Amino acid sequence: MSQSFYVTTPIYYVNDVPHIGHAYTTIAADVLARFYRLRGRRVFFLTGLDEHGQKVQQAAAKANIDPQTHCDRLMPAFKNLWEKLNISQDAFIRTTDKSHQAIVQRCLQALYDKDLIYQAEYTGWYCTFDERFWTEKDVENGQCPDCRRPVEQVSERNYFFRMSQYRQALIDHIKAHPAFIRPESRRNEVLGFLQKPLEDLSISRPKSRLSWGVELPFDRDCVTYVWFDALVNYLSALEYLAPQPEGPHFWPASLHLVGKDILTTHAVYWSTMLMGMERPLPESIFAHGWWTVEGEKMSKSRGNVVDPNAMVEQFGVDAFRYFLLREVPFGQDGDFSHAAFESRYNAELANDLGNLVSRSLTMLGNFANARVPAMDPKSQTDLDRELAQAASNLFEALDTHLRHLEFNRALETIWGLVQLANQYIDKTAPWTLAKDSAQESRLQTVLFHLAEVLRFLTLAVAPFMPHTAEAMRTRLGLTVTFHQPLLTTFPTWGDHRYTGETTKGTSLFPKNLPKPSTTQTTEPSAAFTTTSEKSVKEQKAQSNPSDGGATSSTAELIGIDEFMKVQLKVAKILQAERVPKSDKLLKLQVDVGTEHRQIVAGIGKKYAPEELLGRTIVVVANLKPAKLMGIESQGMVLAAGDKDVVSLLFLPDDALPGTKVK
Ligand code: ME8
Repeated sequence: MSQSFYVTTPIYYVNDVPHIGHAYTTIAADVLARFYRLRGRRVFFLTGLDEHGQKVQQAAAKANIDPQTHCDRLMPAFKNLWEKLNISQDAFIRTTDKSHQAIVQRCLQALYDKDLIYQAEYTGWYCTFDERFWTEKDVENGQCPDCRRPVEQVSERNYFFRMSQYRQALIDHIKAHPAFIRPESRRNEVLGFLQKPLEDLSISRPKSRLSWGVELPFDRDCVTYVWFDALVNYLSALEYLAPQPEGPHFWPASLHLVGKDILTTHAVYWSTMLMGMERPLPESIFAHGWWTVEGEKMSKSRGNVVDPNAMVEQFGVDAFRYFLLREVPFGQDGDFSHAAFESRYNAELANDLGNLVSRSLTMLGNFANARVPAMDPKSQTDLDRELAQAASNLFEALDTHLRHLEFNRALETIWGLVQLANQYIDKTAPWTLAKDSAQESRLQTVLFHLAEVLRFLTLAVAPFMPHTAEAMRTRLGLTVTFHQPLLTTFPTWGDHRYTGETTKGTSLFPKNLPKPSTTQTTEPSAAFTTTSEKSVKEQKAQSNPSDGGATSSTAELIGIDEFMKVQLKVAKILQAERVPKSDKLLKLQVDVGTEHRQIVAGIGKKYAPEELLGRTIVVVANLKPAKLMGIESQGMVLAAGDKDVVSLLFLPDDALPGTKVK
């Protein structure tokens, strides 16, 4: 493992304020940066803004201001959000920085001098939104194959980078370096893309069409294509934003984190540019998946863009960081739903971790005078050893998961220990031990083990939830700080001497939060709740019960009486159709024996309407009707699946509609 760790996020366009998608990549990079700093590696973590190009020029024109003023005005929305999210970037680059522009020009000149850039007439189909040309065969019905907006035929003299000549070298590199493009499905996608001939890359725009960019050093009438300018940021930052003189030695980057939308530009454009510049390629490019919101594509026009600022204000920064990385395996697409957020908040943060910390510190206060007692090896039991063993295995597992960017599995592993620790308290029952003076030594040993497991958990959650870790650290009276490389070697159970006083403090994750109001409409920072949002939530819980709040906590168990209130019935699907403007919802007409019902269900990604006709399923027949996208739903269907529907619950065709399911 290399001693240095250079991690980057995409540099985000300043055409709008940041949303959860931008927060996601940046939080993921932050977790890695924090983890590897704790592991003693020399970390450089870069993020920043992509300030040139057509999108930014258009956004400025719309606001009736010049592009630089526009960028300067929007920049704080990103910087302030990163501060709020506890992002620990080492540098924040802006592509309008003079030093960056000079380095872009130097790279261009070097390629031009080597005849790797040439001028030619080009005619093609241009998509203004994506700022790229498409060939005749790419364009479908006059539309951009990527964003489906209309394309226009544009003819101009441009400069081209001889990208095509690197095709085979790039294929060879990808094949020889399995970790170069991750996850594997994306690697295969890029290899598939490279099966087709690779064209040269147009890297200039005439100023007559676009003036907002870095001027070509060899032609003052042109500016650089925004991607050529933007990608160079990963190198330029090392020259003027990283500590010197070691800055440039951070290259090659350990990891470029990107969303799947910009995989090709990174895996193909950037890699071939680097080959042209005779620089080593980054060690890894990881393309993560895409967030939708309550089953819908996130967009301003739909009014469903989730504002990270509002989420943080409502739930706290660490709950937000936790949810994004816990909910979806990194690399896969995910859906942001308020129901899922609240469910995890209540079960995993408030109940599991919050309770553990609060119970343990209360008992240390009550039974040990707010000091962590020494343990007496003679009073140790298998329960203690089981806890110690699980904690001792934790960091090895974390290290492996984070190497593979399995944030969700890393958190799952940590929460395994949280749950074990809660069970440990239930089984050892320190409050009972405290009533019997003969058990004093056993009680102190149990309390010591509790302090130790909290110490391990404090270190483990630190990269994910810095604020929580800091609160746990001070409450436990630990004198170390997270600026120290605390995980250079993994902690050993029992080797810590506690010197400080423990304090209980307030609840880390208070319950009874105010109702959600975290989706932004047209004003990015404005929070709102709509009735339709509420019904979306209800419906979401209906269409997939496991999303609706199933938790592992005993506090959430229900009695048989409550369960018996739910009327499950056999139903036959008579009609099925898609709900317009939704790729997830299907409107079903079902026969429930005594009547026909309409049910709107979030199963449209799994099933085409036609394959459901005539099928026999199970429905909840006594749910209050709810509206979803304005359509009334009179019940819910039963389906399996943690988040995405895996399968509806089908019954044999001869099961009679209306029959009870018990
Ligand atoms: O593409 N789900 O900038 P950009 C997950 N400037 N991630 C999302 C997301 C979503 N719904 N929406 C955005 C650019 N992202 C260029 C990059 S890099 C040299 C130049 C995240 O503002 C994700 O990381 O459009 C995605 O790749 C990035 O924001 C796109 O940001």
